[in-house]
Amino acid sequence: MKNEIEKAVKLLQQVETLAVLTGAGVSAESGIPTFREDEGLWKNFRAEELTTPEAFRKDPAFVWEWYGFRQKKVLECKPNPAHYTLAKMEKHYKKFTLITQNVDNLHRKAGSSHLLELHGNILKARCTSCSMVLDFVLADDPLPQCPQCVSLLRPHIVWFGESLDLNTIDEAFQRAAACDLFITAGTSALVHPAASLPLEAAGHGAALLEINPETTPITPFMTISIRGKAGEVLPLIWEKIINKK
Ligand code: BV8
Ligand code: ZN
Repeated sequence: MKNEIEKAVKLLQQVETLAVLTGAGVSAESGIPTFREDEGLWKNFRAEELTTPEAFRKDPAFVWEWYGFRQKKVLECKPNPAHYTLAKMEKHYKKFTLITQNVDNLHRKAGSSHLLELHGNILKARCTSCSMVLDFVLADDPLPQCPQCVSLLRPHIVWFGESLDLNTIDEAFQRAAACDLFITAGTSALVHPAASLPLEAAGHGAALLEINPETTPITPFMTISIRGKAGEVLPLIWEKIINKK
């Protein structure tokens, strides 16, 4: 891994335009289970079964209860060194875009400001009838209502089978196409269209760097792939970059 870290540092010293895609693995060291880990109370429900519009239509109170359980977890958890390092990198590079699949708000909490939340944000909710979007709705009331039209609110999250916000995904693809280096950290690269972003970057000549304890379907396309934890590898690389300058 040492050799890969050195190569990554060299690469990061040469580039000016960076795009980063993060997944649930970046929040694992903050104590937020990734999608494939056993979540105790919810272990007999697969996330894929609960994160669909059908599940919400069938039993909105049950889906809200699951999101309420996750919101509590998110509100207790703190960003880890991976989140903080990405927030520092944003200030250091001329052009830096952070694209996340995570809905846990930890990048914002760590100070990242120009953030593309591809799958929404677990603390936000939107109306199922009018255009109302609320920045902070806690699911303690199992069926929260819209303050404007009294209809049922839903989590402001992109569920499987739902389209992502078109402006957000368009910008993500543009940033991927324009960057010199695309970093993926903590993602299994299974969920689309997010998983296509690194290949979009490579298709436009970008170098690719992956940080994950395991290999993924996009590992073979990587310029450098580091088998390690984001909360350890990112600060280590960053330390070397700022000390070398
Ligand atoms: C859409 C919100 C079209 C919910 C989420 C077949 C092929 C290709 C695509 C599809 C297909 N069949 C269906 C599709 C489409 C589908 C899809 O991609 N399915 C997959 C499963 C095959 N995609 C969609 O439905 C998307 N919409 O395509 O719409 C459309 C267009 C127009 C009109 C209508 C429709 C919507 C996808 C969004 C789904 N919502 N989240 C919620 O969170 O409550 S996705 C959900 O999965 C989360 O966002 C999460 O981020 C993501 C899982 O991915 P990861 O983040 O990668 O997390 P995971 O647990 O998988 O992996 C963690 C990784 O971290 C692991 O690799 C692990 O090794 C690593 N790790 C662990 N610890 C660490 C670490 N890494 C670093 N450091 C550590 N310490
Ligand atoms: Zn409404």
